[in-house]
Amino acid sequence: FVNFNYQDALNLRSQLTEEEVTIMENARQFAQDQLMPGILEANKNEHFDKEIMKKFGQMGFLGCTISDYDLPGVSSAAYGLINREVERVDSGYRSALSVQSSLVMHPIHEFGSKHLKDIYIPRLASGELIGCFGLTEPNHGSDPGSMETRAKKDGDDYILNGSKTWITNSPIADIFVVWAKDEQGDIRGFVLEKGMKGLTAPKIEGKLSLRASITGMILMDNVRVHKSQMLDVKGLKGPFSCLNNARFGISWGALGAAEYCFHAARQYTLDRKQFNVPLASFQLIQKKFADMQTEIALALQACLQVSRLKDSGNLAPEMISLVKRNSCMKSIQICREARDMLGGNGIADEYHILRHSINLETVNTYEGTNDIHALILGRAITGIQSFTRTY
Ligand code: TGC
Ligand code: FAD
Repeated sequence: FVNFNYQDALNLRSQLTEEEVTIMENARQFAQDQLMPGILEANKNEHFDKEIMKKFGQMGFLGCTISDYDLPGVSSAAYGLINREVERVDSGYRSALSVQSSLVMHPIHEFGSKHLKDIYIPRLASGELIGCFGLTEPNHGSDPGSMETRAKKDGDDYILNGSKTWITNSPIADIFVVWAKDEQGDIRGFVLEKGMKGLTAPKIEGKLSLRASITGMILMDNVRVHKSQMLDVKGLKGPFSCLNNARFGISWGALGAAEYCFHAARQYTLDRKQFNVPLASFQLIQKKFADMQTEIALALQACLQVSRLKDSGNLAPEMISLVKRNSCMKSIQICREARDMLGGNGIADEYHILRHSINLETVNTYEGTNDIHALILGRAITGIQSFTRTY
């Protein structure tokens, strides 16, 4: 037998390539050195520092699975491990990484013309440009297929009208990937630029969750855009193919937040004495740790398996629903449990746990809610879709 490593219960490390281990370690050091020191202030002030995106760029994190345009073309597991390390600090920072990489660079790279790729990919990869992704609307969140935003052809241009809401980074974005229905009723993607006439992106104030990430609306009032800014994809599979990548990243990322809370609670209960003994010596506390560790270790294995299937071309989107839903659900539970184990201190920001727990309320909702992913799985299990109802 070998010694049991409580920090890596099922020896995930042994299943990674040398390159993946190096990427994970570098990402951890970067996140702890560069992101962790400022997180309390950023969270308190509801502030996202744009320099963070440039730092992600310098680290080679942005669009890192892409292999042309001088990008590193790392494995899906490596991308997941980066998400995990960044979210160990804050879900809002992982959000910035997800949106830029999976929701902005991916559609431009996958569905954009060479011209669009040439002008946007390098500057998005360096963090010089910040992108956002507009799918959700005030009246259509879980059901984007019913979107009201319209794109009307006018010569070589399209005229866009509509509004998007709850859009990560829209108030600070330079470019906007937005989804709209054309006159044939097909969903099309467009790349808009800040400063276009009729385009505004007001900030949503007063979020109690994901406060280190900036969120806003995208309002389009007769925004004129040349047809060359349109992506070459039709239908919901355009935005959903982006969501596949972002949801995948979240499945790894959420576990980083859970691991932070697990380790913080372990240290706290070893240090804190009640009834003259460390809290960690109580059976109830130990059982909670055993449950947390089990869920984290199993969930990481599931994420790794999905990563390998993704890279070998054997992925079904339902697998992503399974891991996104599982990681979010289990991570929230772990963070809440850890919060309780710190007693009153558990609500103090300096311990970071309640911030993670509250952030995960958003992570559990965006990119498809917990129940929407359950229904995606339910449809695959029974062959019956239960999203729509007539009443
Ligand atoms: P449905 O009939 O299922 O599918 C319509 C078409 O889309 C195709 N498709 C997919 N393609 C690729 N990947 C997937 N995962 C796909 N899922 C579906 C499908 O094959 C079909 O293609 P075609 O050619 O036959 O037309 O569509 P539906 O309207 O019944 O979908 C229902 C449902 C509920 C599953 C779907 O609408 C859904 O997933 N809703 C959740 C919405 C959501 O996730 N929104 C996320 C917004 S973005 C965001 O939250 C960013 S947060 C950013 C951050 O990290 O800060
Ligand atoms: P609704 O769709 O109204 O859902 C409300 C509740 O009803 C949920 O519990 C849901 O599970 C349930 N429900 C809905 N339909 C069904 C059904 N058929 N059966 C059973 N239950 C159902 N969107 C973007 O496009 N881009 C972004 O960058 C982005 N960033 C975000 C950042 C933050 C901080 C937040 C909070 C959201 C963000 N979103 C973004 C939006 C996010 O994707 C949506 O909030 C999410 O998809 C849910 O939509 P909704 O809020 O309209 O809720």
